[in-house]
Amino acid sequence: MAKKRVGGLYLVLSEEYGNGRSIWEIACEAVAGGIDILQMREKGKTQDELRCFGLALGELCRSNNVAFIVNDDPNLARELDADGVHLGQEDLLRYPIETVRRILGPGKIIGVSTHSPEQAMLTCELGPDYIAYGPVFPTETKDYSIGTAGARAVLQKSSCPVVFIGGINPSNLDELLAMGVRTIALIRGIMQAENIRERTAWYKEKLRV
Ligand code: TZP
Ligand code: MG
Repeated sequence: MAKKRVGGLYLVLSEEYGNGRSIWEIACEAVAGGIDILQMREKGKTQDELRCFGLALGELCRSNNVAFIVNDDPNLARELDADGVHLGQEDLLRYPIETVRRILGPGKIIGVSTHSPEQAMLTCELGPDYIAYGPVFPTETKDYSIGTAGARAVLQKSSCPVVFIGGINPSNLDELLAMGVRTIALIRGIMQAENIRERTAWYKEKLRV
């Protein structure tokens, strides 16, 4: 199967930020609202729970043409036949990009988190399919943020697609759009919306600018 394009609206699913709502329903609503990419990022689940949830999510994504990305674990991504894997900088020490490509096989997506303009440029040179850059705004999910000052340069100079992440919500999105950002990833900005389907569709419409 051809590699899916990385772009548009990216939801990072983490049950701990779902305010007690069903993570499965959140995923289904986001898909119904037009999400482009879904990442399973569940830090508190056992391997068996991840397998079980991942199988269901993978099927949901496949039947709706949504890219399905697994966090942290290239072997699980392969087992689930996910579209790709997302790695942190620390994961790269254990799993260099070439190793991950070998594990996943051809046509799969590898994304890597970056946290400064310098790290973003250097990481792109390693050959991932995208980098995530952030947290650009303050967020409860991280204890620091890197701001938007370097974001335009990262967007213009990076040699791979950039996904902006961290504290993005309806009130700060325009600042990123004005810089030309068209690919964003969110946790709470979607998962904690009252109406997830509508909020997802709203972001999609904004990104179409
Ligand atoms: N990486 C950088 S910021 C972040 C991750 C996983 C969390 C984003 O969460 P939120 O709720 O969209 O700020
Ligand atoms: Mg990780």
